[in-house]
Amino acid sequence: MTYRMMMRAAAVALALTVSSAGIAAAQTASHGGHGSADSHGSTTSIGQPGKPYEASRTVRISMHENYYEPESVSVSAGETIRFLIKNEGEFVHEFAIATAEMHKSHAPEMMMMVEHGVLLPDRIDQAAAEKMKASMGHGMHDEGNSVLVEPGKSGEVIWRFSEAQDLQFACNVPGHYESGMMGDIKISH
Ligand SMILES: [Cu+2]
Repeated sequence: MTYRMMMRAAAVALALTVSSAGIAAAQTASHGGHGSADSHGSTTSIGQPGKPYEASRTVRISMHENYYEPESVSVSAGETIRFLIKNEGEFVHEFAIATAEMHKSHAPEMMMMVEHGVLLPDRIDQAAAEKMKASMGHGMHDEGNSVLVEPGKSGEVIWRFSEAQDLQFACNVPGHYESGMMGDIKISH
């Protein structure tokens, strides 16, 4: 185990300990701001969901506590990539493609999933997810730029990148992004 991995493992333990305090803080912060949580902003500036036959290659990513392997991916503007994501960890992790700001604005939604018992540390409660969807009148994670993966399972995101810019792939499970679960996507012309 490298020093870096040990630091990350320590950060995971810390994140789990402080998560309830974090939820309370997020509730306060998001009060009256449900409208802003709903408007994710368009995903077209960062690209759009791609079709399997458009993908020029498959990039394999493995998830751990709390990091990805590899931690950086280079793509070309206009390229469609099929990301095949395997969760090798013991907790649920997310793979989401966005700008740093978009990841930040996605955090309250993930916190809400924890509050509604949808997102549990080691699994996703589908029944609770259906109930939450019904009460909110709309789905979650329906923009195609992210996937939540349970331990031992695999997920897929097929994404067509637009212009040259710096994006991130990140996990917005509460506490994970903060403890370093993110990687860089470099898009060049
Ligand atoms: Cu994670």
